[in-house]
Amino acid sequence: MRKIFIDACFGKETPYTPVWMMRQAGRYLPEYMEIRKKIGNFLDMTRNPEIVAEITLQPIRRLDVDAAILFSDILNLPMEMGLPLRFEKGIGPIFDKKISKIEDIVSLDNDAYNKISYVYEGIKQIKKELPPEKALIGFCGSPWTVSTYMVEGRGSKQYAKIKKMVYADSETLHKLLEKVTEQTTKYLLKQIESGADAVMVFDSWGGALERDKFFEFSWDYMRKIAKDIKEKYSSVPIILFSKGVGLYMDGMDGEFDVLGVDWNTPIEYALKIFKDNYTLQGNMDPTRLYNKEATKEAVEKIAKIMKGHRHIFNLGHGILPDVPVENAKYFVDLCKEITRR
Ligand code: 1CP
Repeated sequence: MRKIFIDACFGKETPYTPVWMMRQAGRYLPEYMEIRKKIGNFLDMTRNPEIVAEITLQPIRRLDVDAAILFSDILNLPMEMGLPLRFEKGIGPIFDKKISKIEDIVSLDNDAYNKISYVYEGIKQIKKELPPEKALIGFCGSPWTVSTYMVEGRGSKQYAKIKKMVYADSETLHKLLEKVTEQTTKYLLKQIESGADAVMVFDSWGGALERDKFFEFSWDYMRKIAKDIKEKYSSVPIILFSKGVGLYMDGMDGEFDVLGVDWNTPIEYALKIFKDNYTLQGNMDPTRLYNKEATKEAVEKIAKIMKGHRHIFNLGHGILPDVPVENAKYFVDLCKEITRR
């Protein structure tokens, strides 16, 4: 059966513009919170294939989005590479063991991607239950974004440690990025072999780099991942998303299919640069979901600009935990309704 989301990734005609939301499997859903309360620990949730499948399917049932995204985290891979991970309330992810020198990189596990069997089992379970017209998106973090956590040890505002490496020890940093890239490529290939219909690379912290450094330390590695996957699986769409780099878009090319556009970047600007060479995904400011009128205003504007062009509706970053579910449903319904052809 044809999947509207996959067709849109390749720029084929669809009955309406498909829609899903970044971070759609998460805390704004009462049914997610119920499971979280029961299990208690976020990482334990990601390590249980039954729970992974259940949470992944929740937004499909509740919102009727066109794609499900695997419930997991970009930090499971570095955790399996040998850095113990914990999530602290009010802080977020913490790696107590950090990467600072070449010996730390050498000791990382080269077989980590094989150890994430709970993700592959989860994907198989999801595909048993996912309606055939819906697509499943597998994902990973970009090597740069994942490495920021591995070097900083936690979320960061200044990125001082990793940016010191950019300017004072780029050789070591490239070694780390190469290692993470290799594991990430194998990880995504196995997600595809387990049943993922598309894959997405999240580069949340690309915007921490100035232009030339962004291409050297982030984009080129994302591009390599996309190329290596395309070589093996040309019919699986690849989505790249970097946050905070709208002004660098004119330098972005590669063998991918969909480019995520964040909410800081006017979508008409992205369209002017890319024309219809890629499908653009995005880009409503997620805080507009607090108000239906504000949501309607943006959806109408984006639909008008993207009419006749390659497009998938989404937010310009993840949905926030206190957004009313009703407003999320309103967004999804409206996107489909006003683009129905
Ligand atoms: O219940 C909870 O409190 C856990 C919250 C949560 C959830 C639901 C975290 C912790 N991760 C996730 C799932 C998740 N993370 C998904 C699942 C699928 C979906 O989109 O619905 C995805 C794709 C991610 C990706 C992710 N994790 C990114 C990249 C995307 C983005 O939003 O920028 C990043 C940076 C992370 C790290 C992370 N995971 C969780 C937290 C609190 C953080 C830190 C974010 C930060 O440093 O600001």
